[in-house]
Amino acid sequence: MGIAALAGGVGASKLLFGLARAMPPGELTIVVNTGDDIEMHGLTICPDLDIVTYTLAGVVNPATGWGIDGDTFAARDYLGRYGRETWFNLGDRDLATHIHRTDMLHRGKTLSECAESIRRALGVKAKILPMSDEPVRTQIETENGLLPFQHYLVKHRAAPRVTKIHFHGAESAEPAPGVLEAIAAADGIVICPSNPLISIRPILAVTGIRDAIAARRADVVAISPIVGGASLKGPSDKMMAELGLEVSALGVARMYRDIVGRIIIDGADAALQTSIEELGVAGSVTGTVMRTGEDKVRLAAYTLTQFKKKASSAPA
Ligand code: FO1
Repeated sequence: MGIAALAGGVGASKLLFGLARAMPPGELTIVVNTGDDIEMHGLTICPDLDIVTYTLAGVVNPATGWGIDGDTFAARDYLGRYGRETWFNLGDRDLATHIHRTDMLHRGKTLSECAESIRRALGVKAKILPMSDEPVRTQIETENGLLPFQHYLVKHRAAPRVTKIHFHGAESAEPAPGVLEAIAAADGIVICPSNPLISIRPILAVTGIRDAIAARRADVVAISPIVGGASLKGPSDKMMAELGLEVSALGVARMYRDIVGRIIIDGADAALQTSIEELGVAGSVTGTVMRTGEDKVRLAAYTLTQFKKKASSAPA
């Protein structure tokens, strides 16, 4: 079974860890958000690509879900001595990835080629594609003005109230090679339990991707990142509330109703299933909280079984 997955960072990587074990990993193609990318110290940093790659390679820092396990921060501290910004914690080993990628880009290689080089070197079997080879940058409009995404998330700890989200460059960006092909050819498409607003929407904003997913709606299964009215990881709940969206699995289903045939929700949200199905989105209920490796493989295996079921008809 060929699976295409749309992914952000830490939330997605847990499910992807499970998927790469619940199915032959070579049949998994992951389309990753690059709206979070940032240029710092002259380097191009792609947090979500790196989180997914490090997780599947088994080298991610398990305490944070980003960065490399056991990494040290001597370079960051020394950069601080030169008066450089140190709020974005780049580990010494992690820096090697950013140096390698930036040098490849300077030599005229594409971001896809960089991602391929890094995943091969780290022994990852699943295909990892950036959503686009062209730069797309998520910018958060807040009560304190417009902030680049990592400034909002890390430097300001997602504290300022969000009024609008922009995906700068998305409207003119083409999908990376293989993205539309993977979506068209997959037996099933998974929307990982990532922040819908800043991890999945930027992918859908790239020219042609939303339409390609919508055309496969009956074969698209999403996992709600909101459980019991709160996000399991990151500021999805806070951002949804500030933008006037209902902070629940139903709110997520409303955002995805045009592109998703089925949504998997947690047992804690079972009471929302009827309202979700009234939207024309089928609902499946299971445990979606992934604490252990076993939880990840179990939810991934369950997700794969959901493609065999018939999805709801398109919404009215
Ligand atoms: N997240 C943080 O909360 N603080 C950091 O200092 C930080 C550094 C960092 C460095 C490299 C990298 O690949 C990711 C990093 N992240 C950090 C995670 C990242 O900001 C977000 O989790 C993702 O962008 C959201 O998907």
